[in-house]
Amino acid sequence: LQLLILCICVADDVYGQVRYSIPEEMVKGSFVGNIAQDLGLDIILDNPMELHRIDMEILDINDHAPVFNKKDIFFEISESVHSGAIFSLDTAKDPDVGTNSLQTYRLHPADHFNVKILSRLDGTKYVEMVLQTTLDREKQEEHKLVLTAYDGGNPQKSGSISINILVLDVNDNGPIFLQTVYKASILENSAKGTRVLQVSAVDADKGTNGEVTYSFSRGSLSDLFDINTHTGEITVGGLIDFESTKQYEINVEAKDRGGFTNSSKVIIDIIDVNDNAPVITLMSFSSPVPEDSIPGTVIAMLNIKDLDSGKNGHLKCFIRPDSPFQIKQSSSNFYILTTDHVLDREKISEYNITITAVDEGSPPYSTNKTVTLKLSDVNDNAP
Ligand SMILES: [Ca+2]
Ligand SMILES: [Ca+2]
Ligand SMILES: [Ca+2]
Ligand SMILES: [Ca+2]
Repeated sequence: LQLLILCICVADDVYGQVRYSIPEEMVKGSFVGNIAQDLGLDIILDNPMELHRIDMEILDINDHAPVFNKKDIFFEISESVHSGAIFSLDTAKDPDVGTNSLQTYRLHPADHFNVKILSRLDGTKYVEMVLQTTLDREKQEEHKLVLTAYDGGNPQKSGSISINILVLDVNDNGPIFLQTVYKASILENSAKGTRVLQVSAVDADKGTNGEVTYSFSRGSLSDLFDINTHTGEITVGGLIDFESTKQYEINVEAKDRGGFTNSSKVIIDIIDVNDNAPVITLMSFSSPVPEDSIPGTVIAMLNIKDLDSGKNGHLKCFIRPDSPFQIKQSSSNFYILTTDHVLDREKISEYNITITAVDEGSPPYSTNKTVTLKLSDVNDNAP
């Protein structure tokens, strides 16, 4: 509000008073008031000089919006910053006066920050942004806010400034394996370096905070398998023997640079390969046998086994079909060799009997064992 005192020299000793209010920036030539009429003066004055005081009030009109002197403000804020942290903001200026001047600020959106308006001793206002709920870079890395300054005019005018916040990463996440259990199967005797499987863990952090290294957990065997520290690929590192171990359970660990860890289990099934030949063991052997032994007389007892599993260890046992002997299974791994015909020492006094055991592997393995049977003489010929 500005007061302009106009002194109109109309008389020397008569004082009347009148007050006008006009809005600022009124165009030239605008009507303000009829002084003579408002003062109740006669058109023809007795005394040509009268002094009147007229107050002229120039009313402020809301012709300025609040203005910031920049378009944007940038902040880099660590996601570890606690709520309550204060960030000072630029203030806006509005040259209008009274209620037409700057009144308040609003921040949008207000999900993480709110705005605090404070006054200095000289009455000027300044603004601060206060963190309400902590930031999480893994949820949202950039925040775009708008700070708007409002005046109190009618209609209200406003000006705004963009606030760009980049959330800086902190190592606040550990690696997490994509699977709690990994399963794979490999053939026994697989060469060193054969790929078994790849484990993988993710770490939500950024850059080095999210770098993961892999290892076997302490206590998990590692002489038969190797793990690539960087890729998590597990390969064969030693001799894998189905006959000694059919399944391996290994614990693996993923670790980030901050020491956060996670573990997972790897189960490796070993697939049998036909790498064992049948073994024939002679348990008992009767030689010589009398030439008049009746058919079915037991000559030998044999134990035949194969260390492999399934078809690789499933055996068939036979002898030459044209021989006067027979081989029969007595129980799971045991066989008996018997005579099948009446023998005659005078024709053949000694037999080499070859027993063959063959497995059903692909390719199959077979084993031969030859026993020499002698016939003992019986007095079966008259002179
Ligand atoms: Ca991390
Ligand atoms: Ca983080
Ligand atoms: Ca075998
Ligand atoms: Ca085998």
